[in-house]
Parts: sequence; structure tokens; C-alpha cells
Amino acid sequence: MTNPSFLVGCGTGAAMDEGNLGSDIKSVFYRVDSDRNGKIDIKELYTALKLANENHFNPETCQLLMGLFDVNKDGEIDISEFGAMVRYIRSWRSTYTLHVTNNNHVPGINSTQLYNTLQACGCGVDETMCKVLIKNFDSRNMQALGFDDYMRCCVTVQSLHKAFTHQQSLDGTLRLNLEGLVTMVVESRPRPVQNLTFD
Ligand SMILES: [Ca+2]
Ligand SMILES: [Ca+2]
Repeated sequence: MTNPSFLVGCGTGAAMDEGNLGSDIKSVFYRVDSDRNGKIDIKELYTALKLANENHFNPETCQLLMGLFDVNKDGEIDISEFGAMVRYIRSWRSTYTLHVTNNNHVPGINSTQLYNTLQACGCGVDETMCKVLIKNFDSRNMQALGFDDYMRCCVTVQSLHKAFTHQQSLDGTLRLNLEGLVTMVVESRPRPVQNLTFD
């Protein structure tokens, strides 16, 4: 069984050595790097992920991934950042495949399955919260998350969990004023990227 606990802590700083990348990943990257400068912008990333058969991600998910993997903060993704991103997506894909079932004949993750996944990741919330998460991330309105929504939901919870863990007291509780709450939420979100209208 896949243990998704290794996913905790992935993301920022997780770039890969180009020598460790598969030829399929390199081929896709250099195919979309239209100006041949060794970096791709967010629109090219959208195309690259589609070509790599990872998924047809919506712009918000592309932005989230860009925020997580643009390690050197230059606003673009280089080949090592792209390799780490693809590996990260495939890791989430394996947890999705592990838990997905047909919900009213449509594949997806329901609130119980989301609860189990988040528990296994080490950043579990209760089942009531999982229902709230499903309601807020379910872009298909199917009461179950497709892969795109599932990954965006889990990464969001993971980022908030990381921020929470950083600030909590020894007894596991967190006392925040409004400014502290806003700071934690804002700092756990990816940086905004311009021109997110894709063809
Ligand atoms: Ca380029
Ligand atoms: Ca970069």
C-alpha cells in the first residue's frame, strides 16, 4: 500500500537533479519551452502538464503548483523544478488511485475517503471538516472530488497544517488573534501569478 506520509514536507526546496529525470519529462519540458531559455512560464506549464498526461489542471491548480515549486522565485519553472513537480503530482495520483471509488457512477473522493487520506498524511481533520472541504473544493458539484480538486484540497490543508504546526504550543493548541489568523492563511497560499487566462 502506498504510504502518503512522505508527501508531508514536499514542495518548496524539492527541485530534482536533471540527471535523475526521465526522458519523457525532459521531452515534454523542452517541447513547450518555446524561447529555449530553459524555463517555462505558467501558460507553458499548463500545456506541459497536459502533455505529460498528468492532468488537465485548472488555472488555480497550476498557480498552486507554480507557487510550491518555483524554488528560486524567478516566476518560471526550470527543468529541475518541473521534474520535482511531476514527481509530486504522481505521488498524489497514487494516493488518489488508492482511495477513489465511483460515486453515483462518477470517479471521485468522498468525505470519508478524504478523511482517511488526510489522516494517513499526518495532517488529519475531523469528518465534519472533511465535508466542509468537499463542499468547497468540489468544482464538479458531485459531492466527491476529481483528481484536480482532490490535490488542490490536500495541498491547501497540508500548507495550513504546516503553518499551524509551526505556531502551535506544546499542548497542540493554537491561540490567534485576527492578525495572526490572516497572516497564517495568507502565508500558506501560493503567490499570485499574472495572466491566468489560458487558451
Ligand atoms: Ca522559456
Ligand atoms: Ca523557478
